[in-house]
Amino acid sequence: MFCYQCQEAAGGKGCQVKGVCGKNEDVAKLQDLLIYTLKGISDIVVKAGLSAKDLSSVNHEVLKSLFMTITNANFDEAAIETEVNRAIALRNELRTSAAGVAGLHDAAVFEVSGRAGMLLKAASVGVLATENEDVRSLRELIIYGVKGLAAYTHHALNLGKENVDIYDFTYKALAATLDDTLSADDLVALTLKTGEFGVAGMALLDSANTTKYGNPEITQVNIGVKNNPAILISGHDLTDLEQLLEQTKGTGVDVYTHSEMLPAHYYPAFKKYDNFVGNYGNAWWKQTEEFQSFNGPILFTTNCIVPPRSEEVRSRIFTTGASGFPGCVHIEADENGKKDFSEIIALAKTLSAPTEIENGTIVGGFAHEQVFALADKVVDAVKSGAIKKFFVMAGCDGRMKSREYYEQFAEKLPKDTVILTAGCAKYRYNKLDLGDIGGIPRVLDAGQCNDSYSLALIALKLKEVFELNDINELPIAYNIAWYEQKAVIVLLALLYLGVKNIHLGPTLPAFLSPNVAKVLVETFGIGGIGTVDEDIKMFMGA
Ligand code: SF4
Ligand code: SF3
Repeated sequence: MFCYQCQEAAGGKGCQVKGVCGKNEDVAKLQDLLIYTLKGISDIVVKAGLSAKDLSSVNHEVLKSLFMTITNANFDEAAIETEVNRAIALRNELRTSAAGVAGLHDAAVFEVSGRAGMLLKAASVGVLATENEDVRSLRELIIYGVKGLAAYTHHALNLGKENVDIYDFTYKALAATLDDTLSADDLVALTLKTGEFGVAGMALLDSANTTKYGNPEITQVNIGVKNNPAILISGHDLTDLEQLLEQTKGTGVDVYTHSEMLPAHYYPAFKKYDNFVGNYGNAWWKQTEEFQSFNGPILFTTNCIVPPRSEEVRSRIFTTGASGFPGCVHIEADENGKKDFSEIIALAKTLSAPTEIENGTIVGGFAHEQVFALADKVVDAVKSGAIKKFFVMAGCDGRMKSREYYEQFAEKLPKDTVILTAGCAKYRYNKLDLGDIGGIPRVLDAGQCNDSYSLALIALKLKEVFELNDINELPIAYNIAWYEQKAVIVLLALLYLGVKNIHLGPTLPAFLSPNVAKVLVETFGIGGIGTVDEDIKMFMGA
């Protein structure tokens, strides 16, 4: 196996024996073959001139397959094998309907038989099959961006919202990664195009979420516990949460959010559920201890799963959607998207209430509409000098010790600065008492990683209010923490919007070859991180 798609790639280079995330060799290879099959589907779509608007079920399967390969989403070999078979069957149907198209790539025509055949084929079609390291780097950058885009588009689809242009682009981008005639410049252009669709994907999801659940508003979220048995819901999918809340209503079972599900509390639509009582714990990587003390069942709607250490915890974990873990019950939707969570609720009733690990509240809900409602206050604070600078510190959290940088950075920032955050990166500083500036909290949490879109809208709004020509003239610095592929699409979206001088940490992606990294540095001013003190000095222009 070879995988270098996330920030924790072994040795900063790539995982070759087993993933640092816990992904085993077979899962890694089956995921490689799944991606290869999706490239084959895309090759047919592009070469036959098919349009996504006519490919409904293929579009949806491609989204789900891409999502299943995102870091920490699915560790279940059997589920991925089934998905490979499904993708091959769809690919073959597509090829039959596009009969007569010449020059198809091997990805569009290969056949395998059984798991052993799949693993054999996978060994020759993974990341390292592209020999030139710069081409490989650009191809993978595009693929990881497309994976992140698929995740966001999949959530929107679950809410009944689609944008077929995104699907058309996904086919085009995946097919391009098979095309040996494309130059590095072509691939750089396609990378930026991926960012353009990243903006479209996040806008689609934002509109899907806010149309259905209302605009996030300032909310105090309880981080303590009550005495009822409870279910913990993690991941990013709000429709799953809605269905769980509907089904637990009046059962005496409470629902808590974990990690990236925290921002669900900010939506007006979920406030009517009395049993939606708070957030338990922190970012994904702390789940090993936190699931132990939660005592009740846990439902994963998406990433990030950490392989459970004990059979007891594993028996309480359920997955749904693109997520999966061997030995855990997976709950499928029926043809109308409805999911039956009764088994989880029944289990919860037999288990103890959560053990308290902290108490108090945290505040969030600063997505675009809420911040626009405060715009006058914010603009006045900037004009009076009460706010000197905003720091976008969106993105992901992770296990590496070097991420302590972000907590220290937040703590040491001058008191006349405000942090704009989204994604699970926030857990490094959302429980620190950083105070407020004239009633504006110094940490403004917009929501999940996809709500980085809100941060871009806020920047564009400030640019308009201050009548600037360039988003980079704003007093906003970008110090982003990344981990998985959704952060890649957020980064590409920001680059597409023209944001320069983004700092990315705790380490730069292993998948950037020195030459590709050089292009990003020279064209966009991308940088890594240094020490907290030096970086603050640099950002504050001292
Ligand atoms: Fe390694 Fe990250 Fe790939 Fe897991 S997802 S195998 S940790 S690079
Ligand atoms: Fe976190 Fe996995 Fe990326 Fe959605 S939950 S931000 S890492």
